[in-house]
Amino acid sequence: MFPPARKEFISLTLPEQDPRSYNNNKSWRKQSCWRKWKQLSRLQRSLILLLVAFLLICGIATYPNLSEQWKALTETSPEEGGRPVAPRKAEKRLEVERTGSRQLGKKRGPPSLKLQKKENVSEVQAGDGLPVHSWRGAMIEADQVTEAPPSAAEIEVVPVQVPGKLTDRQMAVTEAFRHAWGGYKEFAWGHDELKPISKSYSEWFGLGLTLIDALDTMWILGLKEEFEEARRWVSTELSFAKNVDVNLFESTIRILGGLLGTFHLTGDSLFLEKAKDIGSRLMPAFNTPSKIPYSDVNIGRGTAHPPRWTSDSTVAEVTSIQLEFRDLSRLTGDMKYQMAVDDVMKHIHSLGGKHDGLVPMFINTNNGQFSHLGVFTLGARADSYYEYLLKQWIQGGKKESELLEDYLQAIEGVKKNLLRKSEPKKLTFVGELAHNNFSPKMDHLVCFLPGTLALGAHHGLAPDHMELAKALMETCYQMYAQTETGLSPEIVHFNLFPRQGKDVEIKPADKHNLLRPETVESLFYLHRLTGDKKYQDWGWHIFNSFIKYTKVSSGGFTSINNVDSASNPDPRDKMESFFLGETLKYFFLLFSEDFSLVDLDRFVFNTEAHPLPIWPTA
Ligand code: DMJ
Repeated sequence: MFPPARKEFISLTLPEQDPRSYNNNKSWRKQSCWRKWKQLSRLQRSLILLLVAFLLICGIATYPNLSEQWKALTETSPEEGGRPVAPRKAEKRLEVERTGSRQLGKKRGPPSLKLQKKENVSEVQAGDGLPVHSWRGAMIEADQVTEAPPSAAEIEVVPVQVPGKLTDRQMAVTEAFRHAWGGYKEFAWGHDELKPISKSYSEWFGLGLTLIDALDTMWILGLKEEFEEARRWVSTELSFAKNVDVNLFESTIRILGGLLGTFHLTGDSLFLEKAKDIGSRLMPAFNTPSKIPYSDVNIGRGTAHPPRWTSDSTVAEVTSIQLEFRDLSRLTGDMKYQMAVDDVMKHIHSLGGKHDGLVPMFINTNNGQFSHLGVFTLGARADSYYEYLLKQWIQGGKKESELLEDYLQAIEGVKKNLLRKSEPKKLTFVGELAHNNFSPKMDHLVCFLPGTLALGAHHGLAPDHMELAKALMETCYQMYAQTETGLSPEIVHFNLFPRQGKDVEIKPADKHNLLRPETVESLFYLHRLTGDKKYQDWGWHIFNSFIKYTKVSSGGFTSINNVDSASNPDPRDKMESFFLGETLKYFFLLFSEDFSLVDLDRFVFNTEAHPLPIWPTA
């Protein structure tokens, strides 16, 4: 038998207090505390002292992190994206975002940030010359922009379209744009995105995302009045001096790219000034141990940080900001923008972990190495890496051979590892590779590839790139044509087995359509560069499906949940900014008979369809 275990108790006797004899004067409180302290045993006192010391040490050690995180917590919204995400939950969410299978109302992309009403937004002036600590402790120098006025030769002014000269299909696009803009103007003016069903809006960065993304589209479509009204908002309301976290990639391609593109088309210096402002505010993102930028920047405070659950950035995101920052350097004469983004490309050029030129989806901002190795896709998180290799090479006058080398190697890698034909129709598609296992899964996002391949062939690359472009274009069109609504789902799986089902399978979680542009974008390139009118006809079918199933009568267009139900496509109540920035712009250009309208020998489109000039060769 064991003797009963000896138990130690700590007893604390609190004298019962008569409420009538309540005495709270200072000397009584002192005496009473001291008396209680003296009543404690030595063990009790030591334990309390130890506990206090421990708490003090913890407090000192964690203060900077806690205070930053507290700030972040109080500054973000109670919406899904605004909450801190536990690592495992975050990983799960990454996967959901990657596969695109979101629930209704859940946001894509980085954590969303819902700003309070304007008067509650705290405005912080950056650039006061003082260094600031970032979330991860990196010291950030407040930016000093060296400004140089652009020379007239650097501005490619594109005349506004004359309505009388438009084709019927272009007029239909103009009408659709007006309808989308009408909804935005009425229910979401100055906010990020329209929610057309609930006749309200949603915020991501709180910077008028749709309005900025749509500026150059309005110019190209010839919508002068709408353009002038939006310009007034940019001139009087748009301020980047806001204590707000933005995603580096999204704000570069949509805001910086949108402002630069509009400046190049109009020659209006307002847009260049705004572009310089946002560009310089995004620079702290590059202040990392590896120079691979963090995903998020607080544009008011001049601080940058990775997502809360990882120190990784997405490969597509850090390699698809180059066209914009290089253009900004060329316009300002300040090379710091170009140097920062060129460093990223040089680093990735010489990095191990690629597979026949294909890159993994993540890169670590501390050590600069690829992470989550072994998974290769041309879809989400890697897509625009490939697009920007070619487009930077074109932008720079086809001189930067490392970019071309990487692009050509990657296309060979696609052919060798990711290309297959479906059954029974033998559609050529681009699948994915996960640890040497092939998956016949293709994101709609991959449909940028036919256009990029055709553009490369136009700029002198091998003719078989054009052949592949045509084959993939047919596949992307079939992703629309084979559904009940005539609209593509976010993701398809191709059938590899003869005499077994249809070519295209759609999983229940992938049935949504977000009004994405990639297929229309590629149709525009294919038509422009081959002259084959079938691409215009395919585009016209797709356009009519958008009108039929996504137009909201009170204004705007909505993404839908189910492309395979013509009777109930199930609206998601969101009009993404890229519908105006890209989808409608590419429709308009696709239906144009004027091939000099945004000439592909003078301009290169960024990944958000904003045209930037190709640098003139000496
Ligand atoms: C846009 O923001 C850009 O086209 C980006 O490259 C991919 N995602 C959306 C459109 O689908």
